[in-house]
This record gives sequence, structure tokens and C-alpha cells, in this order.
Amino acid sequence: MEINLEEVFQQKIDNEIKIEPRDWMPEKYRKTLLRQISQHAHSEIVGMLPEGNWITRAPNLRRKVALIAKVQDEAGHGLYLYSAAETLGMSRDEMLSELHSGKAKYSSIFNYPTVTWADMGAIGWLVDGAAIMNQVPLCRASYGPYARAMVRVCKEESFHQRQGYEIMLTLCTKGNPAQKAMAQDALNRWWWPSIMMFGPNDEHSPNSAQSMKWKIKRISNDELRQKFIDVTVPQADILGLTIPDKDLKWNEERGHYDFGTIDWEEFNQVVAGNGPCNKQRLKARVDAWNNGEWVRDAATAYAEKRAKREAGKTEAA
Ligand code: FAQ
Repeated sequence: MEINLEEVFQQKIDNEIKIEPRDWMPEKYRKTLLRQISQHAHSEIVGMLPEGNWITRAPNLRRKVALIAKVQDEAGHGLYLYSAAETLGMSRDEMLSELHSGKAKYSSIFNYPTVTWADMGAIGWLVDGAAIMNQVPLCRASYGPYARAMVRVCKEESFHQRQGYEIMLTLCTKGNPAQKAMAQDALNRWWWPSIMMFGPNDEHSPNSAQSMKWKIKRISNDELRQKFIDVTVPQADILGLTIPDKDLKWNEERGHYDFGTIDWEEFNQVVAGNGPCNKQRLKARVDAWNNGEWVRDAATAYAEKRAKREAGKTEAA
């Protein structure tokens, strides 16, 4: 009897058995995972830039230490995710070259500028809050290395979210009127880009149906966006801030908040490379790569020298 590999594969997924790197998998599954995981890794690495901008200007030592730790965690997330993607057969150098050439995507959210200290609060509260909503279900993704990487990522994101919310809370409850206004201004600028992070509406999301069938994604873009809005509105109330959406209203019948129309033209422009900071972000990554070339060369030369020395010792023995 001939075994249908694709059917066996889907049965494993249906039975919640993880797919591991050496298991047979359809080529499209491998490509979809590579696309999503590498985009996710790039997002973490590019995502260090907007906050990195404020490390030298954090208002006190405690804030500075927490911000450095957060940005460092983001580097770590990028590294676990590149490692998970490498198990699918693409090298890190290839992934980076796709980022640097502009071929690979990364999250739209990191193409917005961070203009005040309150942006550090808004990013932690909203951007990490949205990331947690999207990423907790990824801990159950069908591909083992991705799911396992996400467990630690989510634990750290939860610290990041609290770090941001606490900055907002301090500005809003202990700050002077100018500081509270700064928090409101940050919310005004970060709200809509944060809800765009979840991606296009379900009916315009070309990858969702297949990714849900393969249990890479477990919850749709729109459902996650709604869940995020539902948990975030009461948090804004505690801060005493107003979400910049005049159509935002609790809908008793649906048991959810209704919200206004997202500006998809803005989203498409940012994803296409025309957001406020796309060019600056990409240039920073390319410059970092080029300026680090001598470090990579030195590390390789040292590794070769050590390997030769070790080989010499073995021969002599
Ligand atoms: N930005 O068919 P779908 C973080 C693209 S990490 C740019 O719905 P899919 C931590 C999408 O790639 C944030 N492009 O696609 C942090 C696709 O294009 P393609 C990143 C977007 O994959 C916090 C096309 O649109 N998180 O925040 C975006 O099924 C603070 C059609 O879309 C992840 O990557 C977007 N927002 O669903 C770090 C999580 N949305 O590839 C520092 C993992 C969609 O066909 C500071 N990824 N597109 O050319 C995912 O869950 C999914 O990939 C989605 C998109 C939900 C992002």
C-alpha cells in the first residue's frame, strides 16, 4: 500500500504531534514557516532600534537598566528565531542578506519614530502587548523549534509589557500635566500602528487559511486584534487616557468593543517601504553589518588558527 506523505503529515498536525526538522514536510509548509519565522526574527532585531534611541536619555538609572535589559532581550529573541529558521535549511547569512536588500519583510510597527520618553511606555504597553496577544498562541505552533522558542520569548515579552505600562502609569498618576500630555500624545501616535500589527483583515489575508490548517497560526488576525482591543481599553481607562478612536464603543450584544476603520492605505505604504522611518531603519541594519565585518573576519581567523593548533596537537600525540 502506498503511503500518502501529505496525508500522514496532516494527520500528525490534526493530532497535535509536533513537526520536527528531520520529519517529512510539504515544501510549502517549510517555505511558509521560513517566511514567518525569519520576518519575526528581523522584526525583533529592527525592533531594537526605536528603543535603542532612548537608552542614553532614560530619565534615571532604574529606567535605563530596564530599557537596556529589554532591548537586549529583543536581540536574544532574534537569535532564537534565526536559529529556529535555520533548522528549515536557510542560513542566517541568507536571511540577513534578504533583510538588507529589502526583500524580506519585518513588522510595520518599527517604522515609526520614537520622539519622546513616553514612547518607551507606549511601545512596551501597546507594541509588546500586541506581540504577546499574537505570540502566546504561537507557543502551540505545529513546528517544534518555533513553538519552543516562543515559550521563552513570551515570558520575556510579559516583562516588557509591564515595564512599558509602568512608565505610562508613572507619567499619568505621578507626572505633571505636561508629562500626562506626553503620555496621551504617545498613545495618540502608537494606537493605530499597534492595531495594524496584527496584519490585514481576515478576508484580505492570503496566508491565513493555509497557516491555520497547518496550525502555524491558531487564531486569526481579526480575532487577535479584537482580543487586544478588548483587554487594552480598560488599561487606558486606568491611566485616564483617551484612545484616539471616536468610534470605539462597548457593544453589549457582541461582548466586544466596536472600533473605527483602520487606514489600510497607511499600512500598505509602510509595508511597501514608504513609512516614516523605513529607510533609516534599513540603513542602520546595513551599516551595523558592514561595520561589523572586521569582527566576523577576526573571529573566523581566530577559529581557524585554533582548529589548526588542535589538529597539530592530535597529530603529535
Ligand atoms: N508588518 O496573509 P497575512 C514584536 C504581511 S515582534 C509587515 O495575514 P501572515 C516584539 C505578511 O507578512 C512583531 N508586514 O500574513 C517586539 C504577508 O506578506 P508576505 C512581529 C505584515 O504571515 C516588541 C502579508 O502582509 N511579530 O513586536 C504585517 O499569515 C517591541 C499578508 O498578511 C511577528 O512576526 C505587519 N504588521 O500573518 C520587539 C509574529 N502583517 O510575507 C521590539 C509572527 C502582515 O506574504 C519591541 N508572525 N504582513 O509577503 C505572525 O504572526 C504573522 O506573520 C502575521 C501576519 C500575523 C504578522
